[in-house]
Amino acid sequence: MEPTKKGVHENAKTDDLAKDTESGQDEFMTTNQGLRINDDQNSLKAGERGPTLLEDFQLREKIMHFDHERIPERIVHARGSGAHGVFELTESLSKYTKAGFLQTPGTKTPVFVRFSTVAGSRGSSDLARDVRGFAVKFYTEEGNFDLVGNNVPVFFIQDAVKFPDLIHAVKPEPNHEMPQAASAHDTFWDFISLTPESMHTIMWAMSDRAIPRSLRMMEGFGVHTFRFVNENNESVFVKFHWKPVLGVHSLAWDEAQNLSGKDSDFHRRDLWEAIESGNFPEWNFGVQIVEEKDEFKFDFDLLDPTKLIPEEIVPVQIIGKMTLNRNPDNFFAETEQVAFHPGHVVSGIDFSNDPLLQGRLFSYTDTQLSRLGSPNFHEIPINRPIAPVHNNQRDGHMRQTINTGQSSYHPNTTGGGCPFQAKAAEGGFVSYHERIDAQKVRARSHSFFDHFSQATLFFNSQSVPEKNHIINAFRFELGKLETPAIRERVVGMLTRVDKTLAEKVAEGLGMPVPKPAENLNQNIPADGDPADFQPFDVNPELKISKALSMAATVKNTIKTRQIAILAADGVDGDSLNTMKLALEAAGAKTKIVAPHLGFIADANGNKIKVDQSFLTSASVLFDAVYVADGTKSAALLQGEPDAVHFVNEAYKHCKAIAANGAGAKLTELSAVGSKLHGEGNAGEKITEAGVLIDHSPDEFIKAIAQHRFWEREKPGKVPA
Ligand code: HDD
Repeated sequence: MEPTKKGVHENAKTDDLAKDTESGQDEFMTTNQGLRINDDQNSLKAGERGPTLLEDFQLREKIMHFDHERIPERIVHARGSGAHGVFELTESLSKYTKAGFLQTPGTKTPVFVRFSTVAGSRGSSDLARDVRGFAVKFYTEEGNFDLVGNNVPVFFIQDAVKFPDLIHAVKPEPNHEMPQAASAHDTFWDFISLTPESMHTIMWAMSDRAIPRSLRMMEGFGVHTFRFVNENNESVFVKFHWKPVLGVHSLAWDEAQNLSGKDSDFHRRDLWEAIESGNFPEWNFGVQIVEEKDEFKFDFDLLDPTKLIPEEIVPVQIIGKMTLNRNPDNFFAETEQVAFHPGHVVSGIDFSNDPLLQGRLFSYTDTQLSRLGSPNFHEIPINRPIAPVHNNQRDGHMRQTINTGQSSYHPNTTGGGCPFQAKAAEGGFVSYHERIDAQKVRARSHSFFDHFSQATLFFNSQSVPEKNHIINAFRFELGKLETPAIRERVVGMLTRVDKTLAEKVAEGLGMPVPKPAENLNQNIPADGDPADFQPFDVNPELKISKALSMAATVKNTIKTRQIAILAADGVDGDSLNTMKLALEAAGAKTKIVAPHLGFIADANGNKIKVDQSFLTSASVLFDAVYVADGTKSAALLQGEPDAVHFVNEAYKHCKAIAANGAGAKLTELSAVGSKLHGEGNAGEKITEAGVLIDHSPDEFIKAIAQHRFWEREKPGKVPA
């Protein structure tokens, strides 16, 4: 397969992209013109203590380049982390689509994925309560297909024209630029309180989905309804899903806030380290297919991006797996410069008339012009398709391709008519021939006006702890508002989702439950009659969808989980090593946390290397804690307030805690101990959920796999 220029990929079958890398290894340092540099330490001066000379082209080139190193960050999704990988098809979709990469099981397609938060700046914390972006670029042999989705299956608004308003509202307030990467402020909730269509996505954003444990443990969704088109030009509707093999897991809100201080790169680091250590993150790829004839059979509109199709109604068929197996070589060149666009599709994949999707189709090419600065952004290595590119587009800032020949237009004879158009049978993209017979109107379909039923479905589908977390998230967010009227409007709106939810939120805010505003929806045209725009509720058949709760997710593995082993001088080496080896054999990562760095000595005087001191560590960086046996070690740890805090905090965040022998003493000083002593009779085996004193490693492993013991939290209190 041509072309063969450096940096353009020769073999589209490769599961790894060719790269324009440059390491400088074993090479002389040069200027950008290739001149070898003799002195990179000093500028050229008139005398050692004299003024620097204008003639110093070397200095000017270096400083000029430095001065322009930053590019505008993404207007949304500025904070992100990326990785390379491969998508392998396991089930053919040829019945539904002619997309080449979805035909033959076993076909491997290289991918680049970028995960992101939405609201924060490029340097903001990974741990913000926020929807996460989940954007996948498939480098297929027929061109790039970008699935630019999120980790929640619905969106805040129904029409792209409202996107700038939504984003202006959630971004830091324009007068003082606060708060960073947080929705807990007046402008966001002011907008939401006047925009009832946001209520379903708000429920997801206030749930633990918005504080994932790891980017590797999030679901991904294409959100919109797309179309598949097959060889016979028959079309079906499709929704795309990513399901993480490690299950869907989240942090506690208090933990996320602490992590922002302890390690604001927590998610980025977790992804990077997992890939570096060969623990490649994996997702199953699934589709929900709806025949065209069934378009109107649901109690919501398929074109409405604030609605999902419950999996109980249309099951997700798993058709492939994505594995992320290589970290980028250079963050800027790859993760920062990657340009996604929902309009990057291949033949066989097409759009529905979802008005949010339609607006996105304009926005993404447009934004690259201000962000990457040139219509040639597709020539940046990370954006280049592996399919060859031939057309009559020419020139522009930073053009890389050297087009040869006389012609740059079509039709032509000077170039022998080349490049020529492809028939549909040759892979030429033909938009689906959807019949449209309508008036040109600025309007929203009445079928979009059920704003609460799925918000209610989501809330009802949550486990009790998940519901409590949502209640507390609302209390937190609304508790931060300065304008009481906004708070009242939001709580009023919540009464339409669930009465108990509204009551509990109001209780936490110390206010009576208000009535919902008369004209709830303020997103109406100037000439519109407010009465015509008010939301209605349907009474959906489905009252609970298990797939919406994380409680029923994968809980059979501790692979890649981080376990802290607390120890000090005099620790029982056997107790420590038995647990450490068992945890590592089960795929977990262990770190020995001690009062100081360097080494500690076990009871037999053997040296044990310390990974982290209490000063540099924190329980929030771990999934579980083990306190090893050893009388002296336990006594030293008991005298270390940071060690006691470590166990306390792990307990507060409902993590699995194990201790053996004297190690149990540490737990006695903490909340764990007081709780344990309050219950049970002397001599009775302790039964506090997830706290294992003198249990086997196997039992600890099973407990860690449960992720969290939410039943330990007090309703309405920590850790949410
Ligand atoms: Fe968007 C970036 C996801 C609605 C306009 N969006 C962006 C990214 C993701 C999403 C994951 C980051 C891509 C990357 O990592 O580079 N956006 C979504 C989803 C939406 C959505 C799932 C609704 C279902 N977006 C949306 C609308 C508009 C935009 C309605 C505008 C009308 N989005 C943009 C953008 C960004 C972007 C301004 C910023 C940087 C970029 O595109 O490349 O054009």
